[in-house]
Amino acid sequence: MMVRHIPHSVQDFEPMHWHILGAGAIGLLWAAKLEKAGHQVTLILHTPEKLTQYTEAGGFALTDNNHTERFTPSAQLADQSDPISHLLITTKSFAVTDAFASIQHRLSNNARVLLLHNGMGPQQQLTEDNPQLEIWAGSTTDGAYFERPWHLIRAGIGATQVGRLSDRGNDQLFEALSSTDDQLTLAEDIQSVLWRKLAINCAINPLTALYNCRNGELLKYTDRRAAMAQLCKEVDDVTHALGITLFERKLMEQAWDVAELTGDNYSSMQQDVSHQRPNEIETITGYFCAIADQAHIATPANHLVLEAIRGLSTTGDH
Ligand code: KPL
Repeated sequence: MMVRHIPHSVQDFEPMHWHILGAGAIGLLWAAKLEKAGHQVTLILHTPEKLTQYTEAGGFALTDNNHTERFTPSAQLADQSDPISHLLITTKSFAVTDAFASIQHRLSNNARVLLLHNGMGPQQQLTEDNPQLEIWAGSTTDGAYFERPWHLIRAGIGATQVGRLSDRGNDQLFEALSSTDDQLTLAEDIQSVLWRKLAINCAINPLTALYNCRNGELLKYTDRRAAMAQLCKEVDDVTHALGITLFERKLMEQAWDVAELTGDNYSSMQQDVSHQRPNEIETITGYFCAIADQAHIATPANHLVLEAIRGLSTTGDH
C-alpha cells in the first residue's frame, strides 16, 4: 500500500472551518489538533444538556506527556443553520447514519466529510448515497481517554491513515490535514486499510466481549485461541475469495500480535457490552457476515459470535 507524508515546512493551506460530530475522545483529540494547526473548529453536541455542560466547563483540556493545554472551540446543536463545508464524524459506528442525517441539510455542495470510526458499512453507504460530497474515511490507532468530563488524556501517539472514498475531489484535503499530525498518512487504497482494521476487530472484539476478558487473555486458553483461529480463518477465506488483500501473513498471526501488544487493554466491544451500552457488532462482524453471505460463503463461527453478541446486548442498530 502506498502512503505519502507531506512535510509541514512546505505546507501552504487555507485554514478550514471544521464541524465535528461526536465529542468523544477521538473527536476532541482532533478538535485540539485542528485548532493547533490554525483551523477553526465547531463541536456539534448531541443534547442541550451536553452543550450547557460544555459551556460551563469553558472548553476542554488535553494532557499530553504531562503538559496540559486548554481548547475552546465553539459548540452548538445540530439544528443550527450555518453551512458546513468540512465535517468530521467521530461518533461510534452505529450512530453515524443518524448523526449525519441531523446535519445533512447544512452541508454545502462539494462539502468534505471525513469519517473516523471502527467497522465498515456507514462509510460505504454515505459515499453511495451522496455523490455530491467528497467523502473520506480513516483508521486510527491514536488513543485518548477522559480522566474526567472535558479533560482528556492522550494515551500514546498513534498513526492515522486517511483516504478518499468518493470519486470526486482530489488530495487537497490530506495536504491541509497533514499539518495537524506528524503521524497522518494518505492511503491510496483506504478500503483495504478499513478491511485490515475490520479483520483485526472481527478476530478480537466479539470474543473479548463474550469471554469478558482483556485482549491478551484470549491467547492464554486453548478454547479461546481455537475460537479466534476459526474466526480468522473465515475472514482469510472470504477476503481471499473476494480479492481483498489483508496482511502478508495469516490473520491469526497478525491478530495474535495485536492481542499481545494490547494485552492489558479491554477492547472497545468488551467495554461497551460490560457497561450495557450499544456496541459496534453490526458494523464489525455483522458487516463481514453480510459480505460473506452475499458471496455465498459460509462463515458459521462469525455468525455464531454475531448472534451471541446480539443476544447479550443493546446493539446500536437494533
Ligand atoms: O481496535 C481495537 C478495539 O478495541 O476496538 C483493538 C484494540 C485493536 C481490538 O480489536
